[in-house]
Amino acid sequence: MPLFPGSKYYISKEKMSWHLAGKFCKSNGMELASIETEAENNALLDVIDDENTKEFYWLSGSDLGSEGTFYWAGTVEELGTLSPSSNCDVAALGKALCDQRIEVVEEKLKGVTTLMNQKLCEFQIKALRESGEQQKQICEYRIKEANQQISNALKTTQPRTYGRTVSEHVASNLMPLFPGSKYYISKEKMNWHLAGKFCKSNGMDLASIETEAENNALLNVIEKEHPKEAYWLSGSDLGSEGTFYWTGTGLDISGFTYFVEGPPNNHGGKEHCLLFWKFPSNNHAWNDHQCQLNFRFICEVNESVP
Ligand SMILES: [Ca+2]
Ligand SMILES: [Ca+2]
Ligand SMILES: [Ca+2]
Repeated sequence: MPLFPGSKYYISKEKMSWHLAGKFCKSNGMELASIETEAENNALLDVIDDENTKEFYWLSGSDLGSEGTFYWAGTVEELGTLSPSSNCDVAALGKALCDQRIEVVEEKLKGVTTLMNQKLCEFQIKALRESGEQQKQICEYRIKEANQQISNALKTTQPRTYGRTVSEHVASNLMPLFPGSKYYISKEKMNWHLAGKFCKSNGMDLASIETEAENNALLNVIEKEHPKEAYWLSGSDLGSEGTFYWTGTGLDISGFTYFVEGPPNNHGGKEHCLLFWKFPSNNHAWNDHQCQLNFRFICEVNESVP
């Protein structure tokens, strides 16, 4: 549904865990919704309140990467940083203060009149009322300006481009290792969630490895240049224990796999994220590990995306 300028939405009737809902969206070329403006929020509320007030709906917001710090996984913007609705609130607050101020001034003057010369008092009332009026006009002008900015912002809303600005550092380290994709092989270490956020903020996803050739292209680099490091990939079984899928594509891991040291073992019941792991007995192979641990990571972007 084209509910709001710049975006289209799919409002599900299906029910899934947050992870699998994200997978569903990804496999259909979308993301769980990220809500940046009050107008967008209202557009969605209109539909879900109309359609079924009893249901709950997942959004892309999450603090999985860093407890207490929510961001939109769909756009990797911190929650609230892009909200023009804060302008609305400022305008509303400004108006409320102005109105109140004028009332307070008038109220005070009423009390004063009994104590002072009537003429002088009337003069003062007039002066203060005028200055109050002026104040009110200034406030109203500011409110009008703020509203104009909001409506301009809504009119000029472009299709979403958040997260498509590749940082200079990443751009200058992109490797065309394999036809159809470019890769960023990090030196930074992060947990799996924040690594995914890092990739997304550069218009990429954690790498999804579909073929042996792609696997070899990546292995060649890490075996040669960083043989001791582990690297997060986009694979995960969060939301479907034991069934791994690529969160970068939303597709199940089928066909080629590289669990040459043994299948994912969900050690301690805590391992839900895939990485290139350096096994003592061998070179790197895929392994499931605890998503919250900090390792290097590999981002991938399809070459057709600028
Ligand atoms: Ca790939
Ligand atoms: Ca697992
Ligand atoms: Ca494991």
